[in-house]
Amino acid sequence: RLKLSYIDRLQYAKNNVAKDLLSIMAKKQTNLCVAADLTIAADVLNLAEQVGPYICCLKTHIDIIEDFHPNFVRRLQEIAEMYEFILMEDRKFADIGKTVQMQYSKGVFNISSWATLVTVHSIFGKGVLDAISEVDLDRRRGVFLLAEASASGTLIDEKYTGETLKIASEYDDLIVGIVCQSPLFRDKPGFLQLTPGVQVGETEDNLGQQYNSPEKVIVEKGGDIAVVGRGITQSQDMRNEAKKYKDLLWAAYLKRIS
Ligand code: UP6
Repeated sequence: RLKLSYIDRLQYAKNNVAKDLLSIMAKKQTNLCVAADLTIAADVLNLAEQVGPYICCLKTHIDIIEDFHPNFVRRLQEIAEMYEFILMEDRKFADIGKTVQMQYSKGVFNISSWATLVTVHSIFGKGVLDAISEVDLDRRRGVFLLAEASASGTLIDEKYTGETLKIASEYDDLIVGIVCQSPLFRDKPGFLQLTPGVQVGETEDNLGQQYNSPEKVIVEKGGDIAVVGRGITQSQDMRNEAKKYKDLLWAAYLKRIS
């Protein structure tokens, strides 16, 4: 996986969204996912429009939006279509399958109606993935399964990570990739590694987040897609900052596969 180009990995992907994602990455030459962690809907839309040309994916935490309205996600979908990026709701589902199914497809946020990708914890086992599969009957959705966390003091250990990867292989038509911090699953080029905790010039925040540089995340840690939040959202010029991260991350990818 680590030496193959994104386009060469397309043939190994079993999930339709994984194929779309790889095609978008190759076409737009970007492995940047922006974490749109802003709490006002208009600010998220503004961010999406500014960074749209430079990202393959926009990651949301829909439950932090203070003025949520269904029109907001509709607009977000329009922007995603216009600039060709994929929407991922970072819900980190963690409950029994039945509850997750309702959290995924019911309620104010109705996540399954707009989020092409969601994140899921493996802590409750396979039921959660069965639950999401049952909703996604026409196979147009995908899951990133969390196997490692970027937080200092995370309780996840090697065994948990290993078992998570085993579950992922059993659901390779639903799983698009793994959220992790190290080059796991080297022999699975159909899965994408999503790695958060990326910022230039910072090593941590004051609440346990740990950062690595774009180059380190792609070349050493095996990230296929890097998640950048505050590194971009706290900048005066988010468009320009996104372009900078995109260029750094793409250069690191070219270096890795060369
Ligand atoms: N995220 C992490 N670490 C993980 C998993 N997810 O930071 O292990 C998510 C956070 C946030 C984003 O929920 O949305 O990635 C990182 O944002 P930041 O770049 O502003 O720290």
